[in-house]
Amino acid sequence: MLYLLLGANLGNRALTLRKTVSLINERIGVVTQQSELYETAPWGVTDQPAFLNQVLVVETTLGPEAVLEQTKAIEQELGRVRLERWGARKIDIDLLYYDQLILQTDTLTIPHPYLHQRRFTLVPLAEVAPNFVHPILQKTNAELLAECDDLNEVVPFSPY
Ligand code: PH2
Ligand code: MG
Ligand code: MG
Repeated sequence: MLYLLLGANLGNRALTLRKTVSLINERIGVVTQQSELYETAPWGVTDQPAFLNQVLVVETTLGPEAVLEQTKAIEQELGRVRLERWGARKIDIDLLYYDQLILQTDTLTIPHPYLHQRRFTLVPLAEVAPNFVHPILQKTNAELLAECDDLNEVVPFSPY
């Protein structure tokens, strides 16, 4: 199974995430689980709008490099529309885990090197896969979340 993190912080964030899920279904594989949407304070560069984040579990026959090609193409397609209107990227798709694979190349690091430091990743991840074990840290997502000292706000998203 492939675990992806979606993030959007410009434009109609929820709509962008829905479009992204549908493109992932068409081009990468069957989306077998979707976390709730979470509204999350910007981590790292804090001078930007709040994100919506979501984790997907995908059953795919593509290898990790081919997945990366597809996610980049989807980002570009969705981002290009929004770039014209807003001048900033609106969607980010990150590979979190690919089964128990450990991979480090110039372009791709799996597991995602920062996933255990970020509540905006761990909260949705622990929702869909609490017992999945991080292949390097050898802890479950639920354990990583319990130990995470990131204090940035992560709340269930309600559009109303
Ligand atoms: N992504 C980043 C940087 N900061 N903060 C939140 N809350 N959510 C994100 O997805 C995110 C971020 C770089 O990709
Ligand atoms: Mg990212
Ligand atoms: Mg990215």
